[in-house]
Amino acid sequence: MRINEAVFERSHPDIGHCPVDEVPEFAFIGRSNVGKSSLLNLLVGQAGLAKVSQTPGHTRLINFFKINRKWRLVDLPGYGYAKVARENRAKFEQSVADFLGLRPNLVRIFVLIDSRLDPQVIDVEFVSWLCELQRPFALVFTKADKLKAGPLKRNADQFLAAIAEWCPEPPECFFTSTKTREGRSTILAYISQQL
Ligand SMILES: Nc1nc2c(ncn2[C@@H]2O[C@H](COP(=O)(O)OP(=O)(O)OP(=O)(O)O)[C@@H](O)[C@H]2O)c(=O)[nH]1
Ligand SMILES: [Mg+2]
Repeated sequence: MRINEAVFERSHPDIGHCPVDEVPEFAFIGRSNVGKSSLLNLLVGQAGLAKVSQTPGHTRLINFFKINRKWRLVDLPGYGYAKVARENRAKFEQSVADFLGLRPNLVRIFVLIDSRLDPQVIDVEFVSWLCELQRPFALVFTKADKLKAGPLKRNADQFLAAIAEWCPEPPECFFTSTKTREGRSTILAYISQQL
């Protein structure tokens, strides 16, 4: 799929403020700093469209990007960032949970996992929650440039084993790198199939 146009539409604090329409949406979720905003930029081919930061907890709102005037990518705040004030944190975690659980036009949720790490409890819990809700999701193992093929596959296999109890059908998996552009065309083809 070619991306002819990618524009930032708006940020919204919660699902109640999001536009009500039937535009198909694909959202990025995962731990703070896992590379959600970077992946969005990689897919659309614009380095600065979604704000990237070395400081975790950067993305705070539900950010909508309209692609080719037909569908949306949604950049969400990360989970698991301890330094955000507790009250605020509860608020945006609830807004993310509402969005992922209730948004009717959400076609697919991409759950981003840091490919360098062993399965993390917070990621396993998050994915088991999505499985329980029966929301459609795929896994994206990010920062694949940081590991060799062997350890990369081992970490992904371990993650799939850790979620198997809740997700009897293994989800679709992708590997991405903003450095080598790995995964870009595969994910765009996958999105294209579902439009
Ligand atoms: N080496 C490498 N670094 C990456 C990759 N993707 C993201 N990063 C780096 O990881 C850091 C966090 O990236 P972001 O895209 O801001 O992460 P995020 O998940 O949107 O973070 P929050 O908005 O804070 O939840 C930045 O320093 C990126 O440059 C990748 O594929 N490879
Ligand atoms: Mg971000």
